[in-house]
Amino acid sequence: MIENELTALIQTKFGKSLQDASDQELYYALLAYTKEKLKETPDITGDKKLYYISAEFLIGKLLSNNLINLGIYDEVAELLQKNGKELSRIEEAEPEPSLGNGGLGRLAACFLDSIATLGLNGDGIGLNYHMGLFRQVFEANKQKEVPNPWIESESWLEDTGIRFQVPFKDFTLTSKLYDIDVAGYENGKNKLHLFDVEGVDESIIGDGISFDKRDIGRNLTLFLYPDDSDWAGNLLRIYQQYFMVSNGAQLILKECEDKGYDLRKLHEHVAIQINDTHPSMVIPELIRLLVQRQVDFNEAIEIVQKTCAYTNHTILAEALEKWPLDYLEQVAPQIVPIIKDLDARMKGRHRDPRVAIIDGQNRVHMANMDIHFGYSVNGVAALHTEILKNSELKPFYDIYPEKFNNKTNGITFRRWLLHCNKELVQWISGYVEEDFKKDANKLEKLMRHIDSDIALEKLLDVKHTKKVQLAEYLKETQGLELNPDSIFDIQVKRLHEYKRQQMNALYVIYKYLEIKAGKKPATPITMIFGAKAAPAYAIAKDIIHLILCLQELIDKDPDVSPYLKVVMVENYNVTMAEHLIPACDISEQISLASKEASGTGNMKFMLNGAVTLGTEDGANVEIHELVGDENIYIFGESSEQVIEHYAKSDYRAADYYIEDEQIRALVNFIISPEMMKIGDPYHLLQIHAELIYKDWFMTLLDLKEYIAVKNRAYEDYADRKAWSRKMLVNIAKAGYFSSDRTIADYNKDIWHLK
Ligand code: 26Q
Repeated sequence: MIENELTALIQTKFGKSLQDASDQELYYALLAYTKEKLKETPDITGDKKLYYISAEFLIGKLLSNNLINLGIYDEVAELLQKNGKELSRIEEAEPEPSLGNGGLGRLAACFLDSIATLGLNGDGIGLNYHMGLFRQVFEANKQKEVPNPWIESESWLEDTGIRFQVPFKDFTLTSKLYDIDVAGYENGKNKLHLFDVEGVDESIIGDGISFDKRDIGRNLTLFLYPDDSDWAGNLLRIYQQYFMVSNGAQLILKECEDKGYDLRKLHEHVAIQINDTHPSMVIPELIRLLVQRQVDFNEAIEIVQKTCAYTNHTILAEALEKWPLDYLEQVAPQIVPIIKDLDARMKGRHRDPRVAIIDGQNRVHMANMDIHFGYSVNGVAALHTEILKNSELKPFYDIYPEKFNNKTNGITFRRWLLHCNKELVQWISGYVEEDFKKDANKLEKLMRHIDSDIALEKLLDVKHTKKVQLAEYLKETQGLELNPDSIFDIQVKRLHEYKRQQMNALYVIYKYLEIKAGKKPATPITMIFGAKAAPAYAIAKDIIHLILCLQELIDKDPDVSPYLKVVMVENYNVTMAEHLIPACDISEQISLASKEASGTGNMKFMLNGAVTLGTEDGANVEIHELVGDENIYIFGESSEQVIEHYAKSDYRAADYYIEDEQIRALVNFIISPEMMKIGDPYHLLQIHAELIYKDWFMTLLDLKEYIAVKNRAYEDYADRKAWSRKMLVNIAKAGYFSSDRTIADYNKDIWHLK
């Protein structure tokens, strides 16, 4: 059946047989074929619908994922193989839509998959950025940013023909709505709605990723903002946000009106999830649009309050959006009186300035508006939600305890297991019935095989196979040489000081010096890094420079290179993650306790049989509880201790540097003659000074303990059998982190869809 349809399609499209078609042509044929199958998939319906509004949807490549969810992956792969073609090669022709920065965007993508898989009626609403997150290239051991276009003449996007008018202060823009179908795993489909403007003009891009920031009609959806956590007040960002939410609100109301719903009962038919504060302006915008539709102002406020729910993803102060009221006035003056009114109502009720929407400097605290005028506030891991309740958002928790709830993040097992690790799926299938694919908790049944030598040996074989595959992939795509018989120790995530890649780099220095002194490790070690730094985040870029210089130093040193290798992969993205994660032995999750809201990479690694080396932070805490002390490596000061250091301002990196000879030697190596010869002295001096005089994220606080515990992990690795038991436990306990569980929880506690 598929064979006939696909061969006919290739014939009409390219006038070729399947065998003669190139991988590129086969990709376009499969794209067209899959889109057709998606069209035939029934829409998920229901009397109530969720709209997940997010500035980012880091969906990654879609071909394999769609084939899996449509239940035709194996058949297509076999057909291709029969004709001498490889699906994994064909996939390489697909451009990756990198429509997100990192965790928050990827979470939104996992959620869409799970919402559809659970058969829940829920769509995503976002923006159709023409350039995804910049492509990272390394030049002279430094990051350079290059535009990253992904939309080809044929793509997953479908023009819906729907257009809305979005009024700005000085002009009105017409939007254009594109949809991407989101198929659930063996279920119906929902949609991701991506709004665009007609007049986007790629020719205004200058050097690198620079462009004219003022020409809104031509640049509005041109670029995804490349800032992660590090928040920069920029008018264009407000234009993007208002454009997204105005379109979103208009779409929501149109869908309700088309169905003949009474807008006064909006909350019975609609739930809106606000993904961090980026879509917060949907609150005043919906109020405005309801009033325009003859709803009384007070009633409109109540309706919106019963419809909107807010998710917080961070406690970093610099990531909490506070827009100057004049900026909003310049972009969308029509919502300003509404925001002022909401603020006045709250000031009338609460004297505490910490819960005001508009502060003394006339800045609008977006999160504060969400909490007052939404019905739910959730954190993304147990510890994170506790910190919100007890410190960051305590004044709000005191007012509205009933609004606060936790929803520990999750990941879709379709992409992070079924797609990226078919060998492991096959291994699991030998011990657990097929239904683990629908019910992730069934993985727990693997525990029955914890004493089976055969099972454990086969598990080690799977890991080795994935390491060999990764080595081949990196050789082919980046010219890197990896030893699959070494320990693969991986830290991949956005570059941020709180995630402490610099601490891992100091370990590299430690190990380098040990080996130089003749202490060779029992097993060779490969340390893999992958990270993009926000273009304006100078210290983050310095850390990349440091790692790349260490990579070069060690590569050129024959005394050390047989035992230690450092590689920083270029342009870490979702596709790269799919190759790296299955091959990992040790998963680095070393954030300063209290700072990583959850992390989701930690869950992907665990599911693929890596053992976590981490602090008691974010979801690591829950991983630790699930796997037990034996199957994780935990170190560092607790979140309470860290919070206390900040409260008392009693952490001084210089004390650690001065008082500890070992720490001093490691830090000083950054500016040693051998490093200064390879690297740029200015940048190495910067990071050296930063570590001694600032170190805002307390690298030196946990460094010694980190070194000790990592050494222990490497030693333990040599006992292959004991290690394979740890791997098995991690896989068996990963079921809790399926985003199907997370979404079921959101639905039960917040959305109430069915
Ligand atoms: C805001 C305003 C202006 C420019 C940029 C931004 C901006 C952009 C992206 C602010 C924050 C982000 C992204 C945040 C993020 O990814 N947070 C991560 O969310 C994950 C999912 O919940 C968590 O697992 C991570 O712990 C958290 O860091």
